[in-house]
Amino acid sequence: MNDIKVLNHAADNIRILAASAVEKAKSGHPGGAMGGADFINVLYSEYLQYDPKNPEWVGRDRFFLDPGHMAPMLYSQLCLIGKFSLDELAQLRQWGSPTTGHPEFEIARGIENTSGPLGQGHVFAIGAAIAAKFLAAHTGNPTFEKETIYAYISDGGVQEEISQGGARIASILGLDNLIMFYDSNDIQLSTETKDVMNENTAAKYRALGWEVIEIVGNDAAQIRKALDQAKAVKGKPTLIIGKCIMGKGALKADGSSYEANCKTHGAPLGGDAYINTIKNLGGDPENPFQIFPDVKELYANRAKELETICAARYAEEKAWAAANPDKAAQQADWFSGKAPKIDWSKCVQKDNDATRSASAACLSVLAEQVPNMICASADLSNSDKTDGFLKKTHAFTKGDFSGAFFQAGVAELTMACCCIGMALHGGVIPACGTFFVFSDYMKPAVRMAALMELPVKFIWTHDAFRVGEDGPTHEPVEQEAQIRLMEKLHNHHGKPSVLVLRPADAQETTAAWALAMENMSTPTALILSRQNINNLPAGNDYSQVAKGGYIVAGSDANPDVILVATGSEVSTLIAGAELLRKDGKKVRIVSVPSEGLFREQSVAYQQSVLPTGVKKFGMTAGLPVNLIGLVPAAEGTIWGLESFGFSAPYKVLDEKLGYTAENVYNQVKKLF
Ligand SMILES: Cc1ncc(C[n+]2csc(CCOP(=O)(O)OP(=O)(O)O)c2C)c(N)n1
Ligand SMILES: [Mg+2]
Repeated sequence: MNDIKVLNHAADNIRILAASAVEKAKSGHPGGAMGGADFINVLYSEYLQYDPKNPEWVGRDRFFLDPGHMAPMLYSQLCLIGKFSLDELAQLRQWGSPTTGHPEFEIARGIENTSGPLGQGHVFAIGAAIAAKFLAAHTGNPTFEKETIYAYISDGGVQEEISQGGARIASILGLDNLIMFYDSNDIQLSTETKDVMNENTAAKYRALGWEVIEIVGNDAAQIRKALDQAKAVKGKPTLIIGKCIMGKGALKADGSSYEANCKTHGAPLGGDAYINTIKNLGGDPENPFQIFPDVKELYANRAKELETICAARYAEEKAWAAANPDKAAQQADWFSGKAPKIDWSKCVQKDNDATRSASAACLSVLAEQVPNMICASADLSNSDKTDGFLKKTHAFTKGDFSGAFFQAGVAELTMACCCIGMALHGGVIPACGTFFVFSDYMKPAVRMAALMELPVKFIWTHDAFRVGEDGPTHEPVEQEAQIRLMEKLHNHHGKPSVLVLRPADAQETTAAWALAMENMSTPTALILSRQNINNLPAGNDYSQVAKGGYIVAGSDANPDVILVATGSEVSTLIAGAELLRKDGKKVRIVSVPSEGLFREQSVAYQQSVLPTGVKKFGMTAGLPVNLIGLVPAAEGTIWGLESFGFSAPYKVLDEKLGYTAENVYNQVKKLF
């Protein structure tokens, strides 16, 4: 057992490094990092099981930092275990530096995840804990039973509403592989915590079914005891509430205490305060980026312990693999990040079906053919038709993760963050469904999935005002424009940050799901109709969906006008085209399930589908801006919805709002 004095010295070392990195950057958050140093140090020096030589080891413990602003604490800790150099730490927040302000994830460097947006991070951890339970049940590999997910949360994360959803899920699913440390330091960005929060957090989590342990968060012995207790808990998650001192060890310029002060939340200690603090912690203000010899020894010893621990774990994994070669090969495949092979010929679509039902047919195939897929719904599985998947499996319950369906309850953001956490964990392919209008509840998570390039599949049904009977609250209008902005926003690999697909009929839905499953490098959004849609004309070449936009079968050569739409409006255009043809007009119909994908094609191809100079008419059930890139104002007009929807049966709304063949005819005639 390590000497408490050495542990305290190591925590001071972390405080010195974190405060110095922020000081050098002239920006960042020293206070929280200094307060949390004792916990992270005990965790890394005595508990966290990982292989320093094999960061990708699938059975490793994982540490998720919800308050990403405390990254200097994590980087400093990772310096102690050799994942970052002291020089790199000294480059905190600089252009091109690996020590970014809020790191997302970089497993090779030991960063499983930190969340910039408070609250999401600890729910990513909950998702990872679900993935570990799933893998334990579905592979039988004993290593996943041993894996522990550690989450670190702060006042901000507890205050964020998502913590309610996360706590509920972790409890109902009995996630005893999850240990969360709450850095309760009574201070936040602009106020003391007591000014905005009077809940009894311990009682709240106990009421939610968690094991709760309350300790002094800067006491290494208490931290150790709490972690031992937490590791022994069965059947429920554990919260360790640590009363921590913000800016522990900090002194002001005049030498008085600078602890528990809001000002240390988000600014360098500054000038003499910095110098006094570093001296107080036993560091050298002239040369602060150092690791003390006894701290080096502490972590060298831990590295040796980890060698022994990993050797035993690898031996256990090897024995399992030898006894279960097929399962072992399958597990390797699941963690390879490669897209699964799917025989789509098994997917039988009904004619003229709603695309949400067509999606159910696809999900049914996926449930049978992709054994590491997890599908979730926010209490809408029979409406969003994720029940196509559910019918082939069963939902997770406490102690039983042999199924593959995650009933998330009515908590769209929680569900999305859990799915992101599953993807971060690796080994599983998560998908989640709800109504499109409630994508609004999920945007912050979609953005994080996009930034981190995680292949989560978002299934959004009831895609337009045609859910009219429920009234305007349930009718998406501006949502497609919002999500299509994510197609325009490129990720750091130059790709549209989200693949967005709105298929035009049942067969396009199969093609869209195929693209979603092949896409392992960004999230995918599938936008699907509630109502039935007529099949596109016979002979349509659905392989062209992969080009994002294409000419629908039955189009005329040398068209007088090109009609453009996505989703169900394509069939309205087809009906309108019949009327125009009676007038002698030659008409081309173009379906654009994904403008982002279309723009990835060669300019020649784009021009062959939508040649400049030919009159165009676009129709969208969302805002006209959806089609603005495809139908330039100089070449035509766009029929869209420019107000909230109305309460009425959808066929009435189609008539009232102009989504009819007659209106297509009338609007196109105006172009001539
Ligand atoms: C969703 C979200 N809202 C706001 C912020 C901005 N922010 C960063 S830290 C912080 C205060 C957090 O206080 P606490 O979690 O107690 O951290 P500490 O001050 O103890 O370091 C705020 C509001 C954020 N990062 N995420
Ligand atoms: Mg705080």
